[in-house]
Amino acid sequence: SDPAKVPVSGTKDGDFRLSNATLHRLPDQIRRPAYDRSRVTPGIVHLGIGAFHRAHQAVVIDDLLAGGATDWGIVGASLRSPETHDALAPQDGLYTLAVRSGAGTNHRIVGSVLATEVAKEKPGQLVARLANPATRIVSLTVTEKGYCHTPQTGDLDESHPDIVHDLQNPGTPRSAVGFLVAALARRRIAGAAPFTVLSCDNLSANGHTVGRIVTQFAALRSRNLAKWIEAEVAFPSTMVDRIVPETTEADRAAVSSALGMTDAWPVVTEPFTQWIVEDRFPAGRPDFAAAGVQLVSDVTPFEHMKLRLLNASHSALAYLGYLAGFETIAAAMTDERFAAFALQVMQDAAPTLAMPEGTDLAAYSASLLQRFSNPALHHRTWQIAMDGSQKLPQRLLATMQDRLRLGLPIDTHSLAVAGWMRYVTGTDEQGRTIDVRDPLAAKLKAIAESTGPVAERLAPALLEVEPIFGVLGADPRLRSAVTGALTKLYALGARQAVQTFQAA
Ligand code: CS2
Repeated sequence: SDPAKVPVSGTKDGDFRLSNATLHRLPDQIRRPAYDRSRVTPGIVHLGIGAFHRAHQAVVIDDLLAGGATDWGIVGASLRSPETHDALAPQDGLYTLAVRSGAGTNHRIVGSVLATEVAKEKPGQLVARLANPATRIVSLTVTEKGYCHTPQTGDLDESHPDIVHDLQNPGTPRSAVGFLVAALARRRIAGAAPFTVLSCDNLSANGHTVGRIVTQFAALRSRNLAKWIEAEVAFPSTMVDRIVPETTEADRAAVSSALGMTDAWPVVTEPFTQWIVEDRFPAGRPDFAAAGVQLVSDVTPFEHMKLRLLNASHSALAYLGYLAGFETIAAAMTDERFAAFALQVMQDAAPTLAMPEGTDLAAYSASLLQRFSNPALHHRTWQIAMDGSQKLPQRLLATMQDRLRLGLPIDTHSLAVAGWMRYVTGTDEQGRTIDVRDPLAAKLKAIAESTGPVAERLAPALLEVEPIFGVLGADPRLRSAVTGALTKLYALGARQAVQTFQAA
């Protein structure tokens, strides 16, 4: 039988499957790896090989491999779920990048992911791979909650079940932090140089934050290990940007039909992509700049700009848009009041930023509004609404804190936070259940049940959730603004609340 004809659920018998052996069967116009994949060796291990990584960093590396940097291939690990590995292993790691806009779709096959593995199935194997000196960069997209930290403070959450487990079982960890430290400990004992840790998640000062968490975890194992990590390991911060909605069955079908063969897990994204990286790679790095990556000495201003303009307005649209019945961001953006509200979130963040000279925040905001309106991306408000407890601090609350410090009003952001509060009660404006996904979902729901849907009780009770709000939750100015916004939201509903907000 033909090994290229790997069966995959939902495909017809006799269909071809994307793989090294079938690349030559693709339609001519579809771009494919312009290099000999069999000569590429891994230099990067990526933790959290989801859609975002495959639409962003892996595409940059694909460009660099085509340019001859053949020792920088990627091995991608999922921490828990076997799904990505199951989809990509029969495809030799190949997958399609479908770039969508109003003008149509562009398909490209990406070849930079050489192999995938599932950490949970073979934790020892992943530790060994990370400990191997050929691995010079370990990058991460494990989402905010994957860092096992307290979002408000950025410190390791020592009571997190995975952290408790990893301290007891250092050789067979579960958490990203546990894997990094297990491998770094081995390198230290072997007298080998460490890898560079490259966080590509939407945390503020992501490099600094992961460095602190890793060091705090290591200190619980050994003081000397923690000292070595502090002295030897580089944690450059990065700002990553590309909108990558979850791949749907319809996307799989559309891509497979364009390919004339099955791709079990393509990724769908927008034309825009940006990656700004702090240039600190003592273990070496590929020539990122050759693929359009911006290398800077301090990424913090850009990270804050992105979190407080893009991600903040994204979350605002997600909560209020969901409550108003919009399934996607693009749908919410067709309502000019929601578009105006998103812009207001961005404009209110501007005075809290200290950008390098020449940065045009108005132009940046305008480009964000345009990207949010991309009619070809089906980016669900529900998807972005996920994990709000991990996202609010760096997206919304940091701006509110700074605005209070500057003596500026916080009404815009208070309405966004009120949207989150109503969302996490788990009941929408029509009384239907919301499938709230959040590590704190149960706790938040219990609070909502104890207060009932009464803004004057619900808002102050939620503001007391320390890991999200910290001391800011006790600030009377914030309490009154958020309570007022939630009162309005319950009285008017999201659509009207956003509208009267504009009128005011
Ligand atoms: C989104 C981000 O899901 C979310 O929370 O706000 O994933 C956003 O699409 C990316 O950060 C864009 O770069």
